[in-house]
Amino acid sequence: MRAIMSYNSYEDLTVEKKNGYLLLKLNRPDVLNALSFQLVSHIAEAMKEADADDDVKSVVITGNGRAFSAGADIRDMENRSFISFEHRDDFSVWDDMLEVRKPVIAAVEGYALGGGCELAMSADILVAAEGTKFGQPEINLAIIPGAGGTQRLSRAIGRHRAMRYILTGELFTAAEAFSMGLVSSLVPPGQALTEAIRIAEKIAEKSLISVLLAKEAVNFSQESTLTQGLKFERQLFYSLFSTADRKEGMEAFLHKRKPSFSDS
Ligand code: DAK
Repeated sequence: MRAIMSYNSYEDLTVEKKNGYLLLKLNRPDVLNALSFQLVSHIAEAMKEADADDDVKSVVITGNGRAFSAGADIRDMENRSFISFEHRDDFSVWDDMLEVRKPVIAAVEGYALGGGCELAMSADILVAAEGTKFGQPEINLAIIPGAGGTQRLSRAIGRHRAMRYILTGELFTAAEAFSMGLVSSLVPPGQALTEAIRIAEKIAEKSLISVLLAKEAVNFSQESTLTQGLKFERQLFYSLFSTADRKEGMEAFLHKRKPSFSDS
């Protein structure tokens, strides 16, 4: 890996490298940060760069204005057809955006709907402010969620509750999302980004390799049986005994000092 000194910044996405994390802000406030294909490809590019950047341990993603995101840009989709999607596979850029090895922390205020809800749910840590509205209203457009909504929402809140929201298009609040286990931290209005940054700064103090493997192990739990997951976790745990940081972490503890990790 290498340190990336300067990231591309875009009109529809501000990208700021902070101390130990990358801050992405969706910047289409006039359309409630609707996720155009262009915006999604910019997010994907920034995420890819963050993955390759030695100095970055997590990505914080948030929205500018009164929404995190109201979903995929309906204007972008209006004139598409099955054939044009199948032929050009435009949506594959969503897969690029959602495949990141480093932890992603979503700071959500206002609305997280449709693809915006899916982007928030794909994050590893989801911080939401009270009053935020979540939902998968695609059914109102005579489509269904396409970026994991049917799968991630069911896993997070259970099949019957997910079915209710997906079939009716009804929205639910951040407080409901928190009580159903979808949201990691519920904070007062206006505080989502502050809390997400607090978490990113904590992660920045850790050894990168253990951060990456912890994310991989937790995500594996969503795809495996318990026995497979326990075996996988054990292998990752053992592999960490090959790092200098593991030695440093234990030595520092025993000598009652703060560890100084080198990400090696
Ligand atoms: N797309 C385009 N423009 C949008 C938008 C969207 N999703 N959401 C809002 N806007 C625009 C509005 O058109 C309006 O623009 P102007 O009229 O001012 O030009 C502006 O943002 C402000 O919106 P409103 O005037 O509607 O504001 P309100 O406060 O009255 O209402 C709202 C806020 C969030 C309740 C409302 O805007 C709304 O219902 N928005 C649409 C929400 C929605 O239906 N979202 C789902 C979209 S479908 C896939 C990946 C992803 C997806 C599918 C497949 N693959 C990988 C295969 C995702 C699909 C979707 O997300």
